[in-house]
Amino acid sequence: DRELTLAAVDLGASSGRVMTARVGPGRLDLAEVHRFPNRPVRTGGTLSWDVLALYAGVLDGLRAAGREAGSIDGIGIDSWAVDVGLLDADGALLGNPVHYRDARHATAVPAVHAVVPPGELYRVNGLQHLPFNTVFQFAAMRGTARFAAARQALLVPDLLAYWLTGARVAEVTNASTTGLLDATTRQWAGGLLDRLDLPRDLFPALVQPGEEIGRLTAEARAETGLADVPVIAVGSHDTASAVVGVPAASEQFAYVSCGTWSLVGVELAEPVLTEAGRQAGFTNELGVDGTVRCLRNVMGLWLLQESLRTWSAAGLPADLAELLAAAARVSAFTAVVDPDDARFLPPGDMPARIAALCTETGQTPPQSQAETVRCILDSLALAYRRSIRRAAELSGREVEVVHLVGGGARNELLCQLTADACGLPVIAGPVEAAALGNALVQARALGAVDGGLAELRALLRATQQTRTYLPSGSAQAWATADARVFG
Ligand code: ADP
Ligand code: LRH
Repeated sequence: DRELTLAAVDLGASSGRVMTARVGPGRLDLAEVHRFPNRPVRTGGTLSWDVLALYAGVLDGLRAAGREAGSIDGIGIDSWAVDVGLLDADGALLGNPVHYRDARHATAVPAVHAVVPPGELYRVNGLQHLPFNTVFQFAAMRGTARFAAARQALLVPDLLAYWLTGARVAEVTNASTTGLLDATTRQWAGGLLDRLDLPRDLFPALVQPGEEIGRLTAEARAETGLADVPVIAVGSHDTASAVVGVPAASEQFAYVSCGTWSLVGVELAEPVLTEAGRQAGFTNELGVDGTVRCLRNVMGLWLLQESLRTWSAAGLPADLAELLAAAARVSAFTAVVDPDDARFLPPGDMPARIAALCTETGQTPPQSQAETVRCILDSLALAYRRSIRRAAELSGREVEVVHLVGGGARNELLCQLTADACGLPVIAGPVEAAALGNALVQARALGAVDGGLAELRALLRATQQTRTYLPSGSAQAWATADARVFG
């Protein structure tokens, strides 16, 4: 039996972390070695990621991992999707990757749809229309000096892997979020690239999770104190890794990958590219081992994070645990909104936007911070209910249990409301599903464990803590709220 120590780098929209995992048959121990904030920066009217600060956090984390574990056998990187760094002809980064919440992307949507109508785009790429999908970001960049100088585009995890190894690749699960990958052939959609006038060589060769991307360069070895360690492609889209990290016991499950976003759906063998899927706002992103993640992006805990940020800036109480306890005492359905209203996407005063939407929909807006928090959680649970039902209808997949993973699994009120809204048991945890999925794919590639997703999940079930919430309360109340909000 071979046990390995793997470093899993997981960059979320709210924080980055480097974890070590000790993995072997019957063993999966995860430890956090470094966590650092991920704080976007606005300059000259553009919202960007501070990607060098993130890379510095990764290097610090890898150094700490090596120090704590003695030695590291592999490194895997996952992060949020869609955003890219552009490289010039020398391979140098052309400015910071623009944040998906930057307002500019949406302005380019009509230009893309004029060339490839939305229905046709969906039949090729299978993606939910989100105004920040990379395909729209490229259209927004057109005409800029940066774009003119660009010779290659790397998604964020691929950019970090390039700096660590010198190799330029496009890991396929994350590539599937760009809108430029063909959901059926699982290759770059050459025809789409040509029609949108995007040079084909902007996009590097695809790699699959489990392939070696390269080994640490001399520079990266010096920066981290590590040896000649391989960087292994994992599900580099954080949601792909999180779905690997769902401890499901059968195929009859839905998941809520619950962090800044809530990604709500089912795991399938083939994409659902029907007009009904498009109308329902469903996406078909690629998963590990050739699976498809048929899901909807629900605005997620962003609503809560931005509310806390707004309150804290105004000098109001902003302790999450206290606000959640207060929200649990507020009665249900005081006010409910569609959390996916496009106005919630950009940073800014979230409580005010929620109140405005309540007024617009003929409801009394929340009268306290606790009522605002309760409105957010009721509204999220309602959106999960709706998305899980739609996913089951669209795919024909029976759903018997909901797995809720990510930071939101720590939110007991949200977990219980999700069980109540869906009328299904919710199994909450692991919190660090993405890092676990990342480490498991590396472990398998390097020979520490075998099998498919079912075997990897059996190892999760045997080693990771979860908590089960059973549905309670009135199912009718949720059905009524659903009809009220979504009509
Ligand atoms: P991301 O990967 O998008 O950065 P995470 O999966 O780390 O997000 O989840 C972050 C969210 O988890 C926070 O916004 C917060 O709402 C929730 N969370 C984290 N810790 C707790 C906690 N102790 N209690 C309740 N919620 C929590
Ligand atoms: C979650 C996530 C999600 C994407 C969004 C941009 O972190 O990767 O799956 O849609 O960020």
